[in-house]
Amino acid sequence: MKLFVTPNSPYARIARIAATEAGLTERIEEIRVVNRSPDSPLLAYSPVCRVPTLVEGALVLGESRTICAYFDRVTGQARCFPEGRADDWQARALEGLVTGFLDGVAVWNRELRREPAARSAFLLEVELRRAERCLDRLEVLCPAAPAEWPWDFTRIALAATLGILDHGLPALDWRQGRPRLAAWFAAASARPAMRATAPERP
Ligand SMILES: N[C@@H](CCC(=O)N[C@@H](CS)C(=O)NCC(=O)O)C(=O)O
Repeated sequence: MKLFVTPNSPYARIARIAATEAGLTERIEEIRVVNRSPDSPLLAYSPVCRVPTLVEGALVLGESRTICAYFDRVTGQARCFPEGRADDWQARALEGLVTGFLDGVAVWNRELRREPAARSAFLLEVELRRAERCLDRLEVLCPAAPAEWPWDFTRIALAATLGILDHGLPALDWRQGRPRLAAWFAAASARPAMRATAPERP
């Protein structure tokens, strides 16, 4: 399998963490690309050309969630999507909260990478408020004991999102007033798969 990634994409990190946790790294060739490059080798496989993209033979899978589901299928182990998840609507609601949070943070982070004069102050404000609301809700939902949350797609996506906050938006002191989430993220960050996929300093 080929897995197209960039080192700092939180979406690609979800797939990289899931692959590591599933013990699939030996079977995966990780290929680093540069987003939006006209020479990207990923263009040979995907017109969408986003990371992560997983290629296995004629199968070209985009979307971190789909790729994680594929890893569950390949290994025969329901790590990312535990049995019964499809009908567990509270769990699916939490997944939606986390992926919405991630999407907002990704927009915010992308906007901040633009030249200062080109940034939209409106967009930055909207995404700051969205992130703060999501963080506050997640603090309420987070268990006091970090181990009570399973390490599934939702939590992997949450860890990747908090990781990109630390990496790309360090001015936001998101841990302040959110001790449960901070403790959960500290525990999650100690996992070998998290350490192996940490965003790189520019
Ligand atoms: N919903 C997708 C989002 C993937 C995505 O937006 N990836 C970004 C990197 S963080 C990307 O490849 N951007 C390149 C582009 O937009 O051309 C997923 O879950 O995988």
